[in-house]
Amino acid sequence: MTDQQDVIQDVPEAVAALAVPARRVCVLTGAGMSAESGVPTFRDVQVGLWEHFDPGELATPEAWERNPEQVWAWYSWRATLVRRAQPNAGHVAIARWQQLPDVDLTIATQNVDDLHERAGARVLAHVHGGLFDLRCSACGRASEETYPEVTEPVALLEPPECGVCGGPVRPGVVWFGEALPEDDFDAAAEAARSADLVLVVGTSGLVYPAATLPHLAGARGVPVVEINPRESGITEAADEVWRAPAGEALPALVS
Ligand code: BV8
Repeated sequence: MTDQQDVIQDVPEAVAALAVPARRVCVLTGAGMSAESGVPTFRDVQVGLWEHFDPGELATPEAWERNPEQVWAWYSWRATLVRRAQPNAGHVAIARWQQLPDVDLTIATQNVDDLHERAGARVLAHVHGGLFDLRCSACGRASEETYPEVTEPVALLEPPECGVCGGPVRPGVVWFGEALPEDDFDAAAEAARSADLVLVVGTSGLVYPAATLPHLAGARGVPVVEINPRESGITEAADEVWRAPAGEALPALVS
């Protein structure tokens, strides 16, 4: 822990000045939001978790076409990890903030986990889909199947077959090269544009079009605050930057 993270007690004045009066808050989250729950991010240096897998390679329709067993094994391992994870203090703080009577708080997340919901929050948009929304990759029907428990990254696992057409069942996430769910993205864009504060938490801001959301807000003069221990692709679009981990900054902000 760096000195700064050890002594997070109060909210930077400039952040409080924007957050305290805000009544329409749009929170945009990325993998860093779930980092303190033990869910690995995509780009931070991880010991052991991503060193064997390249999300840019595996989270693609081409990987699924080429080797569905490898892709299904990777997602089964991730799903097991998410199921065993708990929402962290940051997820809980956002859910609490959303319950305040005079605040209209919307969440648009790039994350495919369900930790916001398990902390009691309502999520307006999962712009990259949901890990647990399984569907048939052939006929597109939603599937009741679930991932097997996989506690170690394994190489290959046979995906289940669709109960209707027999096609292989896939994760309901948006892969690189796939279009985002239009309704979710449009809702997230509208929420960002019409907010009186956009809070961007835990994203490197490198994946598009999700990374455009803070810029859409900024173009409308909506103040953008970034919470991230490190500089990101969002930093230049932020009016205020709080270099802090989500699990410590958000409880301080909502306390
Ligand atoms: C699209 C779901 C068009 C899957 C994800 C070539 C071909 C095709 C497309 C492209 C191309 N070149 C560029 C593109 C566009 C491409 C793209 O942006 N590529 C990037 C790599 C350049 N985008 C797409 O392909 C999108 N689709 O463009 O479609 C189209 C249109 C019509 C018809 C057909 C096609 C789809 C992109 C969605 C991909 N799916 N996820 C899965 O999860 O397996 S993306 C995935 O990666 C995440 O969802 C997330 O979006 C992204 C990871 O980013 P972050 O969340 O920011 O995480 P990261 O690890 O990067 O950063 C973590 C951050 O947290 C860091 O800043 C760190 O400092 C911080 N942090 C760490 N700890 C903490 C913390 N912060 C706070 N607290 C802490 N404790």
